[in-house]
Amino acid sequence: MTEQQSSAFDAVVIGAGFSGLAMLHHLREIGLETRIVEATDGVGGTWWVNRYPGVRTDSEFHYYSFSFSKEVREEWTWTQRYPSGKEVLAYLNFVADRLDLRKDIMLNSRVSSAVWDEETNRWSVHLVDGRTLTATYLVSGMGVLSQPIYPDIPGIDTFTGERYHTAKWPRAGVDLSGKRVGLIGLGASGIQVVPVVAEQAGEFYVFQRTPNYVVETNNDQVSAEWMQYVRDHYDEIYEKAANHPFGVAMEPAEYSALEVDAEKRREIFESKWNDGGFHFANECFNDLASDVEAAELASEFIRSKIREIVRDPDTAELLCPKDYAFNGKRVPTGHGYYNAFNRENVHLIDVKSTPISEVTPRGLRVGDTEYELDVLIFATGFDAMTGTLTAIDIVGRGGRILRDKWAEEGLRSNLGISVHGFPNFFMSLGPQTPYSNLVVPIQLGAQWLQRLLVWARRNDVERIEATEESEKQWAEEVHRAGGATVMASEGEKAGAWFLGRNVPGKQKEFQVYMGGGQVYQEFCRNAEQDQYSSFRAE
Ligand code: N01
Repeated sequence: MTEQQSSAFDAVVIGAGFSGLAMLHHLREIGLETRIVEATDGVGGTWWVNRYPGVRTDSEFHYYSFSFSKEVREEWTWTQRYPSGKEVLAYLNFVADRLDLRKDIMLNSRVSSAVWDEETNRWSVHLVDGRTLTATYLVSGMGVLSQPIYPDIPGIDTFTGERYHTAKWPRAGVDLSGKRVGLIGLGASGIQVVPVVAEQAGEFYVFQRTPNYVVETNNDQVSAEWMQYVRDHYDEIYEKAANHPFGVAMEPAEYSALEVDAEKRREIFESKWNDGGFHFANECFNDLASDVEAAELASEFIRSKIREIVRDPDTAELLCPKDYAFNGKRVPTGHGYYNAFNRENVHLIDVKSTPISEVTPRGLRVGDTEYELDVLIFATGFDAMTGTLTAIDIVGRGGRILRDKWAEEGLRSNLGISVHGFPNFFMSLGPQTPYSNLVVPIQLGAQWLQRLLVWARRNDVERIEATEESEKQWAEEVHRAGGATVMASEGEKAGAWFLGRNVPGKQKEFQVYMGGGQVYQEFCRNAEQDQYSSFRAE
């Protein structure tokens, strides 16, 4: 397309990550001429840009993959139980090739705005380089954790060494050998960075504001037999994940942590700790995410593990979260995280009691100490769920911008898919969709939208959007479900990005649906069976 040309499509999908690829495939299946516009120069979304040391999935391979393509299932071979970022990126590129998606993906095509035209019932999608596409349907697959943020620390731009954000890691990699490296941020990203950078850096300074409950994984190689087993049981595995609150192929636990005696509880915690990762969070007891008292029992177990693993008692105490319970934030998984603090070149600095006061040209100042650094890494997270959607102008009926609607009304959507005032605009993993292993809602969401659009065309529907009433009801359900979690009980201390607490000025409300993926799917099925009556179709 040259600069002056405009191209007309049935659907434009923004983003070529898991969401965009699934959407393109499913929209093509029903004969829609579809284009993905992707801001970067590659396919893979999150996995294309997040190349920081240690990046890998927190979900196991067998449920962190699409089930809809027989070819992909049969032909792709995973090598690690928790695949590295590089491996997931290779998988997504394999999907793009095997399903012949690439010819409909426009790389280096960053959207600046999308404007609904009430006369033509079409979206005009404007790219930053001046090109414009038009489409009947506009679908966001821009990702939920894709708008990186930096902390508001004085002097942040004065640092003269190398400065990186985990979500914008240079493709060529960074040579950290022998260097003095500082890390700010210990969420899921920073926690993956720690053990790998600890091995590479000369001296490694980890600036910790809030400790996390890190559940260690026991990563394995995937044997040929294991891979074959997964291929033979894919539907079953996917079904299990789709019926699990957090989209993982695990049996939900049946008992409360408060129902068993201390000895039995320890035995169960120990056994699931050995299984590792999300097995601990999901398979021990059924109330670790909903009951603070139960969660506190898991918290104490993890603290005991930290004290066992970390040799220096002061460092161990500093690593033990004490202000909020397990599940008060998104549970991160570790690959030798706590052990890294036993290395002599790793220094844990408490910046809760004495916050970082400034970034200087030479490093970081904390109280009276200036830490001199060659490299400063920010693992400081994202404007989650809404950040990508509010960073561009999505202009609906009457010229209203989505960003303004949410700023004025609070988060509003029907099922996190459609927004009143924004006809024919759909979101994969919009705000208010479930928090879970995201591949599950991405795939089911693409299939749900496929069926909705078949129905719309069959019924000569030209415009479809959420009703105001449905938005109100969904907001109430999101609020209700969020309110029943440990995050809500732990108030200001917990939640982090789930509640928008990590972004100054952002409205503090649940950004995700916490009622469980399987419950959410039931709502989606009901909307469908109800002939989409919670949508305005005309
Ligand atoms: O970001 P975060 P993330 N001084 O927002 C700290 C997904 N993910 O990129 O807690 C000092 O969780 C902040 O401290 P505090 C996953 O869903 C998935 O790590 O606010 N520290 C916190 O420690 C995850 O939840 C995977 O006190 C400052 C950190 O920065 C989500 O992405 C891998 C500070 C931000 O943590 C986001 O994770 C990675 C300051 N001034 C991520 N400002 C996989 O599944 C901020 N912080 C593979």
